Amino acid sequence: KSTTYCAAVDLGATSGRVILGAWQNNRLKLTVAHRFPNTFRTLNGNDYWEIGALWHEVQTGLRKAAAALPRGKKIASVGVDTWGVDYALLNDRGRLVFPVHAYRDNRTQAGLSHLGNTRAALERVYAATGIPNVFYNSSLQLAETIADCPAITDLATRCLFLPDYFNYLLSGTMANELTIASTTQLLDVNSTDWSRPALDYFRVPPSWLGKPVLAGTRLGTVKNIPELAGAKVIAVPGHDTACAYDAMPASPDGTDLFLSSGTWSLVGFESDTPVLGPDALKARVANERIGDGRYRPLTNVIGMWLLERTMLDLGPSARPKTPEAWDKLIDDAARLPASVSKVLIDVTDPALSNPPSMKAVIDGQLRRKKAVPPKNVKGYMRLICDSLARGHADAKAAFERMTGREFKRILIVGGGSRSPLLCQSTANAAKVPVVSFNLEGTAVGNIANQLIALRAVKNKAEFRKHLGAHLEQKVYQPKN
Ligand code: LRH
Repeated sequence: KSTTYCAAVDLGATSGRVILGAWQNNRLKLTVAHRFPNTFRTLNGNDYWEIGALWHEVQTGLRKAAAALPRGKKIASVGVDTWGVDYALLNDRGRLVFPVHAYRDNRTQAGLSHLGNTRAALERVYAATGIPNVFYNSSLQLAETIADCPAITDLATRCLFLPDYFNYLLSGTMANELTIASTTQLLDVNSTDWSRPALDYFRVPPSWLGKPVLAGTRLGTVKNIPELAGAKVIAVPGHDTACAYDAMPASPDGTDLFLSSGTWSLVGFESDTPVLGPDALKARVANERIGDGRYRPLTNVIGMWLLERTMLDLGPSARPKTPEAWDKLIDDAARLPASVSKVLIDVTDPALSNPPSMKAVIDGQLRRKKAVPPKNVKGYMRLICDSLARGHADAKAAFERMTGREFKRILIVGGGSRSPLLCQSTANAAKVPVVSFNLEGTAVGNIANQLIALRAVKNKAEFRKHLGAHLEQKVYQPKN
C-alpha cells in the first residue's frame, strides 16, 4: 500500500517542532525534522513573540521535512497548531499592523480584575462563551489593545489567531479555525460562530473575524516554499491542546480523563455537551472545542512552567543539560522522603502566572504556611510535581461531581508524561492508574486530522484504534 506523508508544524510557548509523519499500513512513523526553542521577549515592560523568527523556523522545518522524504516522494499536506489565545492584527493586504504580544504580558491585569469583580457580567460572559475569566484570554488582550491604542480599529481589518496566521503565510488564505477560536472567550458556546454579546462586551469589531472553519478544511497549497510546491495546507485543530487530545488512544466508552502535560497541565475530557453553571465557573471549566465542533471541557492547572521558571531563579547549574541528567534529577527527587512535600503549593494562586521570581512566590507561599522552602533543585522538583498532582486530582474530582461521570484512568501525553515522578504522584493523588504514552501527542493529533481530511484514515476513532495497537505505554498504579 502507498505511503501518505504529512508535515505537522507544532509551536509551543517554550519550544517548537516540525514533524514528518509517514502513514502506511495503518501505522504512523514520525521523523522529527526540526526542533527549536521559543521564548517571548520583554521590551519596556511588555512581552512580545518574535514572530518573524518563528516563521523562519517554520520554513526551515518544512524544508528539512521535505529533504527527509525518500527520493521521488512528496509531502501531501501541512497542518499548523500553536499554543492558545495569541493573535496577529492585519490589514486587508495581510500586513501586520500591531506587534504580536505574548499571553503572559501583564497588560490584562486591570481587565481581569474588572471582569472578576463584576459578578453579573462575568456570569453573562461565561454563559455566552463557556470560557472562564483567565488572564491570558484573547478577549482581555484585545480589549486592552483597543482601549490603549484606539486607532487600531482603523488600522486593522482582520484578527488571525496564531495558527490562522501561519496558515495564511503558507497558503494566502485568511480563515479563523474553530478550536483556536474557542480559546478566545469570544466564541458562542452554543454554536460554532462568534458570540455577539461577548464581542460587544469586550468591544471587539465583529468584522475582524470570519465564521470559524472546522478542522479538515482545505485552505489552499503551500505558496512560497518551492520544496513543498503543491502540498495542501489543511486547517487542523489549530489549538495544540485540541491536537493533543485527538491523539489520546482513549477507550471509546468515555471513562478516560485526559492530561496534556507541558508548560500547562490541561485536564479534561471529550463531551457532546458543554459543562456550564455556577459550579463550572467556580472550578474554572473551559469549554474549548474539538475540531468537529464538540466540546473539550477542561481546567488549566499551571504546569511545568513552575519548574521552568524556578530553575531560572536557581541559576544555570540547576538545569540538566542532557536527557540522562534529567532522568537522574527526576529519580533523585522521587527518592526524597514524602515529608519534603507535606505542605504543597496552591497551584491556583494567580501570583504564579508570570512573577519576576517564581522561587520567591513559591517560598513565600510555603513560609506563610509555616513550612521551610526546599534546599535545592531536586526539592523544588518534588514539591512542584506533588503539587501539580494534587491539582490534577482536584480537577478530576470536580469533573466527576459536576458531570456524574466516573473516570477510571488518566491518560497523559506531553513533556510531563516522561516524568515517572509526575505520573506516579498523579496516580497516587487521583487514586486511579495513570497511563503514559511515548508519544509526540500534539504532532500526532495534528497529523491525524490531515490524514482524515486526505481520506487516508476514516475517522478519529479508527485512527486512535490503529495508534493504540502499536503504542508503547507505561501504567502507574496508585500507591499511598
Ligand atoms: C498550551 C496552551 C493551553 C492554553 C495556553 C495559552 O500550550 O495552548 O491550552 O491555551 O497554551
